Amino acid sequence: MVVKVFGPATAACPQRVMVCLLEKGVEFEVVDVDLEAGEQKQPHILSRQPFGQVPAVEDGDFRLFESRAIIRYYAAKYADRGPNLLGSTLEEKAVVDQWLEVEAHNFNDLVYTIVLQLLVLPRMGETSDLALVSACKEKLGKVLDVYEERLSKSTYLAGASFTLADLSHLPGIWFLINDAKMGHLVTKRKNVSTWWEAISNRPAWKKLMKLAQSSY
Ligand SMILES: N[C@@H](CCC(=O)N[C@@H](CS)C(=O)NCC(=O)O)C(=O)O
Repeated sequence: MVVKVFGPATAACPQRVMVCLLEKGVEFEVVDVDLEAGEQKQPHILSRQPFGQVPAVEDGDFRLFESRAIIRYYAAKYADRGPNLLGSTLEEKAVVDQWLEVEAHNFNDLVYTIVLQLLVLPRMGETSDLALVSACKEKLGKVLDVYEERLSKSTYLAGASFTLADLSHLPGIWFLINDAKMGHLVTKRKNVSTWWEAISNRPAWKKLMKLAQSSY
């Protein structure tokens, strides 16, 4: 049974799920949802994601929403194939969870606001709040200073190997560099920069970027 991922391959949250499936070598089908037309608020998506957002997945009879819950599910379901994205011991798993929480609450909220203000609102004909963008950028710099320190002691966020903690950052950092043109936030931090080079050059992410580009 091919996994169905609802959401365009160009949107950050569905990308989190797709790159996880690619890392694990799980076949999936993208069910495009037209976000600009508001299709995510239509009943066929609301029945899968009650908050009217993407992604949602359908895997046979099983349905799930929330990108980080989905990647945890697939990393565990396919623990026996591809890279170990969850850690092995209880402590390793807890550290992966810790950095996943940091990604969701300290990092992503700021990136989401920046992307919304700089990309989404102008596309809808609305004005960006540049003071808010600037405040978020400053806060994001402080978050990345913490990453810089962490990555001076550890190759990846949760330890010596690539895990969901790193994977979950791929879409947000990509948007920051390529769409918000804030690549300097990464490049001026040596360890963050080395880490970004390593994680963004993984074949799964490169494959997803090709898929995303072909769907524009
Ligand atoms: N916490 C949710 C957030 C989902 C989310 O914000 N999705 C965005 C795309 S990245 C979306 O659907 N935006 C359209 C909308 O909110 O109407 C998750 O991680 O799955």
